[in-house]
Order: sequence, then structure tokens, then C-alpha cells
Amino acid sequence: MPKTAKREPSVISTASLLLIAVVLLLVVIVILLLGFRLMFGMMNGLTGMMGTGMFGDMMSGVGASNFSTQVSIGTSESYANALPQHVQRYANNNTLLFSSGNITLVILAMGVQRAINLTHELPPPYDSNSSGNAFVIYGLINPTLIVPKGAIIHVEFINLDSGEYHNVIMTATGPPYQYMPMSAMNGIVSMMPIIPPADYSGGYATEYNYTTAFDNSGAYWYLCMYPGHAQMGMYGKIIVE
Ligand SMILES: [Cu+2]
Repeated sequence: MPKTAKREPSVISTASLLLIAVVLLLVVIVILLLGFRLMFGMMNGLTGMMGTGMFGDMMSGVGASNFSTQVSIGTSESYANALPQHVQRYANNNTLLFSSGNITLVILAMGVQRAINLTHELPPPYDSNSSGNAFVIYGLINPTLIVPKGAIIHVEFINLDSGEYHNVIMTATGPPYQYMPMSAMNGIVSMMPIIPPADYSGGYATEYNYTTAFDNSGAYWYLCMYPGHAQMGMYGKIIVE
């Protein structure tokens, strides 16, 4: 009897130590999961209700309203001068007027010289450095977009550059932009990952789609987040009215 009485406490303490360890482990896991969710929520909140989060994308993978895919170079280039019915193009003041509440916005990214060759238009003066980068939208280079307030905008972004990474985000913060444009930015409306250059030998480009909307009228801007690109002129104006 004394023998077992002596052994019993050590058995109990081993079992309870094990239990405490398991409980602690569970608590740590719950804290980590909550922290992760909180961080995820903050990133999504930052990009707005209908925008997509760069970090959210990494964690949630392919979503319904945002995805990346491969598209042929030929198809991509055919978008450069396309003009859907709901768009009016004013080349003389580099402006596109969208009259629909449901807008498809095909945005191509590339070097300035390629943009000129594709559209036969000139970039705005702030983006005239031929070593810079530009957006081509429906036949114009970095055009001003006039869109109705509350319109649903389906962005189809294609990187047609042969060597550089690009993206397109929308924000209330206007130029001039710094080398790292996000360092002085608020009022972000939409966000997306920076996507790789096109593979011209393979014949395809990367496309990334997302949906956004402007709930308030006013002046906004679209720009590339890649360090130095917006600073050198890779941006354009959006007027919401
Ligand atoms: Cu860029």
C-alpha cells in the first residue's frame, strides 16, 4: 500500500502536466488563428468593400471576383484599340467617357514605346520618357476615365510588358508619387498583386481580374505600385461623377 501511495502523485502530476501542455497548445493555436483573421480582416478593410486584398488573395487563393489567368499575346494586343459600346473615346484630350453602370475596363501594362507603337497615340507629357511604363486603355495611353458614381467596374488587367512586373490599383491619392507609392497613400479603392511580364516566346501574357466601384464622386487615380513606375508617370486620372 505505501508503495502505490507513493507512486500515485507522480502519475497524476505527469497526466496533469500533459493536460496543461495540451491546453496551452490549444490556447496558442486559437490566439494565432484569431490574430491571422484580424490581420486578414484589416487588409481587406483597407482595400474597401469590393476591392481585393493582395494578402487576402495569398491566403484565400483563387476567388470568384479576382483571379489570374493566361491570355494569348494576340488577344491581349487586340484589346489595345478595342472600344466597347458603353465607352466614348476622345483622343484630343486623352479621355474615355463611360456611360454604363456596368463597366468592363481592359487595362494593358507595357513600356511607353510599345504603348505608342500599339495605339499610334502619344502618352501624356508626365509619362513621355521612352524608358518609362504606361497603361493602354481602349486605344489611349494613361487616359482620364470618366465613370458614373456607383458603377460596377470589372477590371481586366493584362501585363503585356516583355520584362517588367506591373499592377493597377485605384486610390484617392494623386501625384506626384514617391518611389514606393504606398508609403504616402490613403483612400485606396482597389488593390491587386503585382503580376509578371508576358512571355513573348511562349506567346502568352498574365491577366488578373477584379471588380471594384466608386461610391463617392470626385477625383481618383489609377497607378502601378511597382517601385518607381508611378513616380516615372505610370498613372492616370479617374473622374467619378
Ligand atoms: Cu508598373
